[in-house]
Amino acid sequence: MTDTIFALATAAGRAAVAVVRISGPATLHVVSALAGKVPPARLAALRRLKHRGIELDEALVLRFQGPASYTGEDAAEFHVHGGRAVVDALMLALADLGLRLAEPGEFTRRAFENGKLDLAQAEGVADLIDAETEAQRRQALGQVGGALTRRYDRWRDLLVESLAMLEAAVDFPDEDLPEAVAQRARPGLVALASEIDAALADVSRGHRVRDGYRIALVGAPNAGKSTVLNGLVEREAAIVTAIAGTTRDIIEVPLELGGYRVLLADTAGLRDTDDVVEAEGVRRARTWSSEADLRLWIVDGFHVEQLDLDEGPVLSAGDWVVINKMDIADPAAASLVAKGLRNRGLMVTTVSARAPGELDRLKAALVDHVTEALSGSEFPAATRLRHAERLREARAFLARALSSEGLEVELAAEDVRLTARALGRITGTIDAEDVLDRVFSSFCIGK
Ligand SMILES: Nc1nc2c(ncn2[C@@H]2O[C@H](COP(=O)(O)OP(=O)(O)O)[C@@H](O)[C@H]2O)c(=O)[nH]1
Ligand SMILES: [Mg+2]
Repeated sequence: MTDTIFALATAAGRAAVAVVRISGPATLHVVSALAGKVPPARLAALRRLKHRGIELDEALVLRFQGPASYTGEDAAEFHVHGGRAVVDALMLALADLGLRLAEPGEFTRRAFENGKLDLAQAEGVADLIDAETEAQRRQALGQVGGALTRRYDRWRDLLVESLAMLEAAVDFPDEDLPEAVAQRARPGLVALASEIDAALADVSRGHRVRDGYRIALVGAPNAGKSTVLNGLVEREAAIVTAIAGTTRDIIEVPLELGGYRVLLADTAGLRDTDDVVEAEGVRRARTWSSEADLRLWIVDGFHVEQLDLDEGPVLSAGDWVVINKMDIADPAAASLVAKGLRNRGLMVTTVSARAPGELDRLKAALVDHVTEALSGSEFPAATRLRHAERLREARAFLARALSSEGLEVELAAEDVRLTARALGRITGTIDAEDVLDRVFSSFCIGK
């Protein structure tokens, strides 16, 4: 028989109200033991909670009758005064009544196991709890509502249809030509392959909304990277001095741009150095920036004529160059360099990072850029690395199915089955215990 579990559902510490929730078969018994008369399901009732003759608190008691509850089991919530002693007394009483403290994510895991949520929706719940920006909130809520699930369900339906056609060809090999029957599965599979390709092309979008869009500030020492960072985040996050080589480790600062979470990294100036600490900083700077979504190459405008475009950091098309120190730079020289850089497909902005308000233009341009990169008309097909990996795996099986289909019908059918299985892992229809453990253990206790 399943345990009945309990946990504090609200944050620990002094608060106006604290919510302790319980779930499992002993719910009714426990509610009546503590609160006396059991309130009707889904109606809050004010009750004096008592245990072993001692009053614990006056609380709102809310009870749910399984399966119409979050977990799908009988469940209840006690809304008590949010003092530590009150919460402790109630939790001790629950333990004394034979209940067990829930593991992290155990309520949601039960909801999953009772079919109230699929795995992607459960992950959405965790993301909603962690959401700090508007875009994270929107995405997580969409995922809880099944926006990701619906796409995978549709894909699985397509696969099941194709599989039926392939199996017909296997089962009735005498009917006309099995190859001809199998060929009927082809258009559906081809269409699905191109949908998955489109999803894979923007596979990092959902992930970036969730974990943050990464922008690296790179460039020579003293160009003004730390000044730009501080200006953008509007506080002194990085040390600024006139001494080249001041920033050695990566300073990663989260900020919100246009409702999106962004990670801005100030890095050690790229130069050859004998200082081992600085050299390690330069190595980390290169790694971080090569994995970033956007690189801002900060250039010292005062020395702009010395700039060797081929000596710059490794940039990709779409990266930006910020020519800084325009207050002391020669505008003609700067615009000549800007022209050369634009011809290489780079975006160029000129600023004076030290002048108050000058970075607003750069910030506004970054907001537009991030919004453009992360907003999309469709809900992303992947919001975690886990999803992207399974999606790639599914695509590989599908490619194999398409190459053998018509020649080896049975092999094609097996590959279609494997494709469906890989997709099923995303929503948890095919559940591997280790995946579930990993997903739910990242939850907080009480959810
Ligand atoms: N004149 C002028 N000096 C600047 C500007 N931005 C930064 N600096 C100065 O350039 C020096 C190096 O700046 P810092 O941000 O530490 O450069 P980093 O090594 O690239 O991080 C400091 O003395 C800054 O005050 C600017 O727009 N104009
Ligand atoms: Mg610096």
